[in-house]
Amino acid sequence: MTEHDHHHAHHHHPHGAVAHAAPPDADAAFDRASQASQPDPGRRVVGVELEARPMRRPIAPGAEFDAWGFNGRIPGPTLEADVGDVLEVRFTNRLPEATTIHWHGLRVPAPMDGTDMVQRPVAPGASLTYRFRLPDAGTFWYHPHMNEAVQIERGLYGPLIVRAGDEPALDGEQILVIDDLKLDSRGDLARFGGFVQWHDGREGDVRLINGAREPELSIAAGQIERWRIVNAASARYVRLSIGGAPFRILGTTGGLLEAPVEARDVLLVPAGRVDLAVGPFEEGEELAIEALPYGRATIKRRKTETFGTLRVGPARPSAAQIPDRLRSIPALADATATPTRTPDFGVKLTLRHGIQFAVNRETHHRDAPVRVGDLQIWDVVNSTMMDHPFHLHGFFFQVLSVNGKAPAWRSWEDVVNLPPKSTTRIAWMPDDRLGGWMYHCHILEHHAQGMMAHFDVVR
Ligand SMILES: [Cu+2]
Repeated sequence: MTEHDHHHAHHHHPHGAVAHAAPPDADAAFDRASQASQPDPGRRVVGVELEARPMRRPIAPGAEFDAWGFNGRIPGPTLEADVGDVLEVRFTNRLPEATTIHWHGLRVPAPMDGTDMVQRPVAPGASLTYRFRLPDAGTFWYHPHMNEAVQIERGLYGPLIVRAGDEPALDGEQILVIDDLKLDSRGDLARFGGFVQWHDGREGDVRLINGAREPELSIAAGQIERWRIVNAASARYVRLSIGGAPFRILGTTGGLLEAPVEARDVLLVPAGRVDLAVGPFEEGEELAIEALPYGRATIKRRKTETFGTLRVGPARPSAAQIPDRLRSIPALADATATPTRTPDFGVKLTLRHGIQFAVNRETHHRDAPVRVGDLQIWDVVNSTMMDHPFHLHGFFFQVLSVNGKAPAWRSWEDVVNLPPKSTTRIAWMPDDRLGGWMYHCHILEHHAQGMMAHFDVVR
C-alpha cells in the first residue's frame, strides 16, 4: 500500500472492508457460466490477453508518475467483437493489490459481472479467464470493480466495442476516452482524500483524451465520422461541445437511439457514453473539443475547459449514410406505471464518519430481490443537493420520466444522471440471469463511501 492509498483508507471505508464477499459457490458458478457461453452460429470466440500492471506514465515533457494500466497502455487496448461472439479475456493481475474487471454495460451472466460480490478477487500474481457472449451492439468499457477511486484513477480502463451488421455506415470512426487527472506541484498524482474531494468526487485540471493531454485530432473536410466517446473520469461531468458545431447523437449507453438527434452539446456523466455523427467541416477549420460549464452543485465550480482540438484537413469524398430511423425501441412501460421500488440516493449521518453518501440511509445497502419477468418500475430519488450518475449493472433500463416530465427521447441506458432533489422513473426487466447484481453512484468517491446497493435476481 502506498502512502496515498493509506491516507484514503484511513478516512473512509476502503471498498473491500465491507462484507459483501462472493458466495461460497462463486467459483463453481463462474465455471458454469464460462462453459455455458457459446458463440452464435457463424460467430467466433475472440480471445484477448489483458494484464494490469504498474507503469511509468508520461504526462508532459519531463514529467511522469507511477500509474497503473492494462497491457502497459492508458487507455487499455480497445476490445472489439461482433454481436453473438464470445469474448474470452485471459486476465493476469500484476498489481500490488487484488482486483476484478467489470464489463460496464454488457448483459453478461451474473458470475461474470466482475464485482467482488460475485467472484473471488484476482490476487496479485494470479490469473482468471472471463468468458461471455456479447448480446448487444454498442460502446461499452471495462474497468476494475475494487478500490475504484484508486485503480481507475491510476489508469485502469479501456473501451469495448460491440458491432452489429446493420449499423449506419460513416466515413470513419474515432474512439475518444475522456479522463482527467489531479496532479500535485511536482507533477505526481495528487494525494487522495480531503473533504472537497470526498464530497465533489476527484476532479483534476489535467484533461485527457485517450491518455494524451489536450491532443490534436483530425478529420478530412467533407467527411462524417462516428465518434464513440467514453467518460472514464472519476467524477467529472463533461458537457461536450465540438466548437459549437452541430452534431447528431446516434446512440447512448445502451446502443443506438431510434432516430438521430441533432445537438450542439451533450452531457456525459461519469461512465456515460455517446455515439455521435461528427462533421462535415471545411478544410482549415479548427474546433475546440471542450466541456461547457455544468453546475452539478459541487463545492468547486468549473468553467469551459478544453480537452483537445479538432483540425480539418484536405477534403475527401463522403459515402456516409445515416438513415432517419436507426432502430425501434419498444416502450417497456407507460410513464404513469406504478413504481415497484423507490431507492433513495441520499446521505447518512454517523458520529464516526460524519456525512456519508448512501442509498436508503444505508451504506452498501442490501436491497430486496427481484423476480425474473417481473417488470421493475423504480422511482430513483436523489434527495441530495448535487447530481449523481446512477448505474445499474447487467441490465438496460428506459427512463420514463424525470420529475414527471418525459425525457427527450426513448433509449436503453445503463447510466443516467440524477439531478439534485429529483425523482427519475425508470423501467427494466429482469431476465433469466440469476445471481447478485448492484446499482450505485458512478462518482467513484461516492461509490467508495457506500452510495450503492446490491440485490439478487431470483426465480
Ligand atoms: Cu454520487
